[in-house]
Amino acid sequence: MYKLLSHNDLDGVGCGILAKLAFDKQVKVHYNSISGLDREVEWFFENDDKDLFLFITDLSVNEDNEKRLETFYKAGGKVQLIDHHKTALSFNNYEWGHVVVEDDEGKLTSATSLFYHYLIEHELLNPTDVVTEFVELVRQYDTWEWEKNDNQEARRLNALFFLISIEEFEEKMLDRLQTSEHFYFDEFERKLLDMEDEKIERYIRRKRKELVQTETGDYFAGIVYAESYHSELGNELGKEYPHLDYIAILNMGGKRVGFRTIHDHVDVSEVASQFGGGGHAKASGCSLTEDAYKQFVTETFHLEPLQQDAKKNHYNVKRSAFGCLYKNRAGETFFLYEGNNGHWIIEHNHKEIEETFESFEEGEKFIKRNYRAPLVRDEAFVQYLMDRIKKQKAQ
Ligand SMILES: [Mn+2]
Repeated sequence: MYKLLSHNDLDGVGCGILAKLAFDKQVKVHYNSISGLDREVEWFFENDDKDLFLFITDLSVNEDNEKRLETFYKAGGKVQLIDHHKTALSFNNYEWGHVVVEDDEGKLTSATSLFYHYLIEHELLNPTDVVTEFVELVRQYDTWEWEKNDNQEARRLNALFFLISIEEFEEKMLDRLQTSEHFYFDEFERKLLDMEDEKIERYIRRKRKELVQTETGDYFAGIVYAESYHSELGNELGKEYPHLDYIAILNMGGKRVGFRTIHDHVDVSEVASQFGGGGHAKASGCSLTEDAYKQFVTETFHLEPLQQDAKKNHYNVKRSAFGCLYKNRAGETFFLYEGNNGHWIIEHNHKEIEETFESFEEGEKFIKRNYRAPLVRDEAFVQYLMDRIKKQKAQ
């Protein structure tokens, strides 16, 4: 008999699915949160039959359990820990530990991909195309490689995982991996996933209209209130407003702030660490401390949302050879165009400003950061150009 303790995310459940493929009714699988695993391991030592072969995947144990497992192993117990997190590398010091972050070809691993190789190597599972494809989708999702590869199937596999219960997901996947040649989503799942995608799109469209802009420290940040879809929001809002260094997403119910950036010059783990949080360069978070509350809520709550650029233009478009026009709520106009020397020039209320810009992006950044002006609609742009020509003729 086998027992598998794994993480309760897609990668962790991927391991459970593989275990059931390999061992069928001979395995008991339990999924845990990061903090819940140690209790499960203690339970194993207190209650379970010690002839069980214990697998721990996608998670690692605390120091007490580390010692217990080593004693257990030394006394002839069967245990194998398989993980891919950098923080778990020290478990390689044990014969029962197998932690790999990057494989021989330099590809990032996931617990599911490591466990798959383990099962094949030990001749506990025969590799098939469909399982290999499933394992690769899980790996790409878990390592965020899907984003770089725009692997929508991997993203949708994770979306499906959250739309249905873990039991239902396991059952569906097990059946598919045993009966079909290649991985696929069935018609019902595709419909469900399409609906979910549309729902996210509508949510983001709404949130786009609520974003306020603020200057904090060295950075310009966009602030929005949202409980869900943080990655999608951070990505979309970042692209919509590239003049902002990062997006702060406030989850008031959870009393948390998420930080996301699409830029390489910003490390949002540093921003989060100023408030006692942490994370990665492109995605991080912290608790809504008193300081964070003051900076992101109190000081910005009264601000009006940023106005969006006109979307359906044919003429007043960014980087146009005819220039493009911005106008803010106060009625100030900004005409941005490329001068003869390749520099970009701004006319603020019809008067050329002294500063010039190396690129269109720099010019737009200046306008949006200092004056919060969006791109106007075509009609207003054409009117502006006509007035401009009249004025030039009159001079
Ligand atoms: Mn994982």
